[in-house]
Amino acid sequence: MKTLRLILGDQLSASISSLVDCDKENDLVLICEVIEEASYVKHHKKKIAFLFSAMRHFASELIELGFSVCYIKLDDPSNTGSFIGELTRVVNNVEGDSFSKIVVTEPGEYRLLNDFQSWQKEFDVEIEIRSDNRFLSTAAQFSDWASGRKQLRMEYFYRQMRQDHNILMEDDSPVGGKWNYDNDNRKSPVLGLVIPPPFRSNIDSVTQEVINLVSERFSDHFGDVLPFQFAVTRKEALVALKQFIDSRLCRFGDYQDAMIEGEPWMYHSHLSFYLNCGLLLPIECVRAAERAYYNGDAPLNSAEGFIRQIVGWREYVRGIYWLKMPEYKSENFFEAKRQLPDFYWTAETKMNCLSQCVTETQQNAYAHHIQRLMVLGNFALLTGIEPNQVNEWFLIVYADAYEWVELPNVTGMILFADGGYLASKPYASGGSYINKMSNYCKNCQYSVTKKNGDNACPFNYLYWSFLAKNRSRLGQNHRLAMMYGVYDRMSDDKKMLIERDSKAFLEALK
Ligand code: FAD
Ligand code: DLZ
Ligand code: SF4
Repeated sequence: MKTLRLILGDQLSASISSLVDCDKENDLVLICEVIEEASYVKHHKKKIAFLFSAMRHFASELIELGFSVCYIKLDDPSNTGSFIGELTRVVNNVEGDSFSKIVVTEPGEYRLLNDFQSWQKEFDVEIEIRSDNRFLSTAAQFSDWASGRKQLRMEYFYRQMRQDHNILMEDDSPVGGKWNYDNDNRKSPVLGLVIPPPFRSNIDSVTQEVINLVSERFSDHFGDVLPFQFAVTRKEALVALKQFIDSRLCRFGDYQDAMIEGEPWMYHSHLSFYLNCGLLLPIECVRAAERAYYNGDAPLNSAEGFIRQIVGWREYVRGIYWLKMPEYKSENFFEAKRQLPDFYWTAETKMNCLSQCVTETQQNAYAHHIQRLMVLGNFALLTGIEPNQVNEWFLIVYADAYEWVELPNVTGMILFADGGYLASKPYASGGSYINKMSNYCKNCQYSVTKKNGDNACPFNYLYWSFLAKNRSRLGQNHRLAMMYGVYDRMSDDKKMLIERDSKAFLEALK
């Protein structure tokens, strides 16, 4: 009796559920680079290079651990280009006893789960889809927590997770007396901050081969493959984690929302790539931050803030994804229809904040949270870009993007396209917030202090125009009552200028 075990590109953990009972003598592990996955959206070049290199290294590690591995490279002439094609090839070509079962851990995207569920009719052998054991909560636990609640809020889910997993707890109370130290975490960037460099790997022969492949086969995809500096093995990812804990966690909280021109990495962890493809496990990152706090190496606002992102936001958005799919993908609360402007691909815009964030995305396949939320996302919300196009862009351009995490962040968090299921109000803002949290406005052709007229910051009038236009949808939201009050006290002339400038800006937007 032997089992075929399929491992996907974002399942690179030796402890994953599909491998737990692997019989190394008999079973075969299949890992394959398939064009269907590399091109169902035109992923950033660096994202493909990162995953292929990490997949190849992971296969070698499994072989060293005594597993039998069949690794299919993208340019293998027999490669059929799809998971089902590769499974069929292996099942049909097996020497000796045939497989009695195919085992796979559930994928991170609904479209693939649908495919997996349909495979049974293609094969005579049983296909077992196991739940993903790398998260702290399961889809079923999240659904239980959510059931009967009128509104879901991350904060309450997060508290539950802290208690369930005994994270930063003193008996039944949160360490320090508060669950959340976010109010301490909005410091503006100050001059002279010395930001430690991010983790940089050396390009070995495996990564070099993959870089060559990507440069040749995916030359029309967005983004730069070089310089390449991501960790591609678990060992390297653990070094990246240690480097973050030792050198950046202490200021993570203070400068979590800060943006500085030419400083794409700030005090963030840059661990999402590794967490999402399995090189790191969430609980080990959480425990490392918790230890740093107890050892006196990181303040509570930083450790708690970092831990909240992982056990709170990350688990919460995944819960929402599986609870609300497939309908979640077609949500469009504001009936937004606008085409994605070209500058999301070219960075060619006079708006310096957007130009900086797109350029860094092009170079690094990374932007930190507040760039994604308050610059790139805020613009998409205020200008009414069609949600599917925004979702596709975010899925393409970031090396940490898989639909389970990208879609709720885009549809729920930035676009409020779910009407307030994930967030209690739209994360909309004018230019003053970007100016407070960054130095982008200093080098911008627009003036952030000007509210109307030719060189006024477009975020300023677009913000009010967005609120005015969507009053029927947002007017009852008590968290926006103050802003609607401010709008109502504006003179008719002022309101007319807002509409005039917004109309002219949107008509010129290509
Ligand atoms: P840090 O700031 O160091 O945070 C630590 C960890 O917390 C991250 O590595 C990540 O695993 C987790 N985390 C933080 N915020 C979130 C969140 N909102 N949702 C889920 N996990 C979170 N994250 C992705 O992993 N993949 C995506 O495709 C993705 N798309 C996003 C799209 C938009 C529009 C927005 C606003 C956010 C998105 N995020 C996504 C969340 C967040 O921006 C990234 O996780 C973060 O920027 C990754 O960088 P980091 O590892 O340096 O994070
Ligand atoms: C993103 C990606 C890419 C680019 N290529 C592959 C691949 O060739 N083989 C593979 O197994 N996985 C790949 N992936 C990751 C999958 O798209 C990912 O497993 C699904 O989106 C589910 O999260
Ligand atoms: Fe962005 Fe406006 Fe500041 Fe320019 S002035 S950088 S457009 S917020």
